[in-house]
Amino acid sequence: MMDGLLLLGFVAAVSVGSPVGRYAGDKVLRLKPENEQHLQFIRNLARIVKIDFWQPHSAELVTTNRSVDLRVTADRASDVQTGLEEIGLKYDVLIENVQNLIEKQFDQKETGSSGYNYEKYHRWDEIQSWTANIADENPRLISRFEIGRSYEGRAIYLLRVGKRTGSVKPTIFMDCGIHAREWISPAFCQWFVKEAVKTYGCNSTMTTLLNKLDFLVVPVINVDGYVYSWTKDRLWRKTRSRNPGSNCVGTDPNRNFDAKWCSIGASRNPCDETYCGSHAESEKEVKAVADIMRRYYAIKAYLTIHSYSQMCLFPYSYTYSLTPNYKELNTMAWNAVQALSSLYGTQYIYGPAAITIYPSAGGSDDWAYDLGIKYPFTFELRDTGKCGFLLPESQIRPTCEETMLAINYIATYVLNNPY
Ligand code: 0X9
Ligand code: ZN
Ligand code: ZN
Repeated sequence: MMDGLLLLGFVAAVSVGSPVGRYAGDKVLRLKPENEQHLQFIRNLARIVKIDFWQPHSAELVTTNRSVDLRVTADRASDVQTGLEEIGLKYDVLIENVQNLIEKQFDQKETGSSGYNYEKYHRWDEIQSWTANIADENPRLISRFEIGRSYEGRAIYLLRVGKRTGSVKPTIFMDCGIHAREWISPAFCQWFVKEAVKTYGCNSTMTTLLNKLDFLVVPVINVDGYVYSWTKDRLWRKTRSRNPGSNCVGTDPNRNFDAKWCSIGASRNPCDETYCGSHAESEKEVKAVADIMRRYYAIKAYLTIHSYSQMCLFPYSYTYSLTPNYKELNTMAWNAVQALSSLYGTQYIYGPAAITIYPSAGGSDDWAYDLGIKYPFTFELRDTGKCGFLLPESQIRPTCEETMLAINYIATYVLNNPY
């Protein structure tokens, strides 16, 4: 009876039309399924309505006692809520009106000549000029490289940050902006580079790190998706590559790495948010990063920055099996989240991703680990869902400052534990 009732009336509610107001009245709900009937209801929702799982659980991975965040379009919201109430599926409304939250972030005024504002989200063209400027202004510490082009032809930049010594140093690779809508991620990469150049020579930890290590930082991997999230759809996740035979665009870059590609927690359907692509490394952006990492043999740690949910994750995601160095990774993650929470008390959970968030193949962290990089971590930054991807700019500073502590801990560990 419950299956039938309101679902029958639903047709695919794919939002089309202008970016302006696209999400007007949309709500984000956190569902707390407690029994099989609840799970069935969610699976049906996923099938019949085009709902947007905010953390991309595949519908089949939905289990009891684990909450599910999803966006429902304005026209369906009250039906869905009525349905939930009818079957006793408990939920919270995380966001009352997605569009209102989006608009707050678009109405930004540039600060002009007073310098780059690290407490704002920036458009790609600004970030691009920033990469050039910060490298020009700090030639002793930073060099900029173009490591490839995106599907739509934009340059993908890599900043090498570290004191030049004339020899190869142990290196930490860090990327941001794999997923377009996770704006706090590129903001963090920029913050990190800014802190490095600002504190080198004053702060002893940073000075030691930059003297003895190199950081390779890709501020935005998925540049096309990032641009699209500014211009057309704030909640875009994937790349923007076309899929032959389908009207749906894009591949999930974090399902496109060559790590048990598309075997679990990824979709073969180009219309899904976790589409794994036509083959591993089909995405130019993924290929560009993978090529650099294959070539650059001194990489000792791999850090990839996402949002949201406040987690520090490590391999594996493609299997529930633990890595041989599980104990060491777990201790590192514990220490990293301790360091992070020491500033403002922000609580992170940590653990192998398959158990801690969900199983999924084709992720960059698993791929890096299997390449021989012993210390790969995925950070899911703030928050835990109150604003989700739409984290207000007022939280950029605290988020970046606390995250710096975790990254510095890991970098120091890498320095002290050579391999
Ligand atoms: O699903 C993802 O790609 C990441 N979560 S997100 O909400 N930012 O999309 C988690 C990645 C964990 N690692 C792997 N799945 N390999
Ligand atoms: Zn800007
Ligand atoms: Zn992500």
